Amino acid sequence: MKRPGLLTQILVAFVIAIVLGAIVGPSIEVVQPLGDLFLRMIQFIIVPLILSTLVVGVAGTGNIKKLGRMGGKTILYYLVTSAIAITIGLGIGFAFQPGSGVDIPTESIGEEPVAEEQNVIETLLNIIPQNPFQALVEGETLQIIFFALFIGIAISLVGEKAQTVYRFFEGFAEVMYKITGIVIQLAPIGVFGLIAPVVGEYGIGVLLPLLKVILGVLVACLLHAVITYSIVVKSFGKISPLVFFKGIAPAGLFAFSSASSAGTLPLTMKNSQENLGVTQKTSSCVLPLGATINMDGTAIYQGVAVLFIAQFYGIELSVSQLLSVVLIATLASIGTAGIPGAGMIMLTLVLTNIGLPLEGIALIAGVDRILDMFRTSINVIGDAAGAVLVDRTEKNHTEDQELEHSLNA
Ligand code: DAS
Repeated sequence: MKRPGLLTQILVAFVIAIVLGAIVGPSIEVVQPLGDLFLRMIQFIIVPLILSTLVVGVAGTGNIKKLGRMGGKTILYYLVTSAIAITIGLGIGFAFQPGSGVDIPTESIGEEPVAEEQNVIETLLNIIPQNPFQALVEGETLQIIFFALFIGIAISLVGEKAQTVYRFFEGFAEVMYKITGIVIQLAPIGVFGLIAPVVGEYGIGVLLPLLKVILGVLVACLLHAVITYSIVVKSFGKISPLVFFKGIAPAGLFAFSSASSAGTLPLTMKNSQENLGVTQKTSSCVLPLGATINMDGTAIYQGVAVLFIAQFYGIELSVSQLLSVVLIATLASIGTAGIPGAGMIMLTLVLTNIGLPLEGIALIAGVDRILDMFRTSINVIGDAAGAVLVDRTEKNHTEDQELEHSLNA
């Protein structure tokens, strides 16, 4: 009997986790180490995977002009879709009015998390590693991307004399892809160990007062995925939305389970290459960048959360404040790390800039893990849509018939 595909395995693990979590309750947390094990296996491969594949992807392009064009398209796509996402989030926040008439005892409000003030210039300067090897050791993703970009560009510029270096990274990337393939087989176990404790911990009682926020973020995420990404992959990616969503589903589900874009990156790259026909070259250039700075789901969450907090405290936001939210939430989503809970930390910057009370974050902190699952899935699916757009418009892609054949296999 043919072994079920990875998506089926993950879906089955997902359902079992929800059923067992709901039946057993908080003591299901004993399975948490299974989730932590898988996350550590993913974290163990991320740095060498990003470094090796990005160097090969950039050097393999061999054409600085083409690289510049790909980079420009990627950044423009990220900014436009993030701005659309935050606008959808604000629209849903007005439509659902999640903060109106909500009764949450204020004494239950704990300490709100506060992001350290980081201005945009400081954030941009921080991308340049003072010591690239320290960046590798500390897993500073943006600095590793900067380091790999320059190595790849320099290999292209040096030419023949750097071929040994290129060949080393090419072999290293193949090794990392092989290790990634092995680690990814553990995804169903990881999903089970991550989801069951969350379901066990969050009884329905905690969710009821905040159901409108949860539904608001969910509906906004679905709208953004179905409208924006369908248009992107159909108009620019020349593939049907159904093929796209089916192809990226394993990564989307794992992103939902892990609430970590960075942790899902190896699977996002694997799905994009094997199911969406994106070449290794494009995926290794676009996806590590996307996992770090492209966060449409987080932008949506900022929009809904800002309105929830304003409505809860009965504060009317002016048009200029709303426009500031769009700008700041777009920039904040760029600065958000691809790790669990990062979006909630960044929300403090948005609230501070428009003068809303920071205590409001504590109102939704209790269900942030659930909101994070939705927003991280969209972050990852949005990264893949960007990779498809860049790949197709750069005509790097796998021939369509090969793609259709592989997807129908
Ligand atoms: N969990 C983050 C991610 O991995 C998103 C967020 O916290 O907003 O993308």
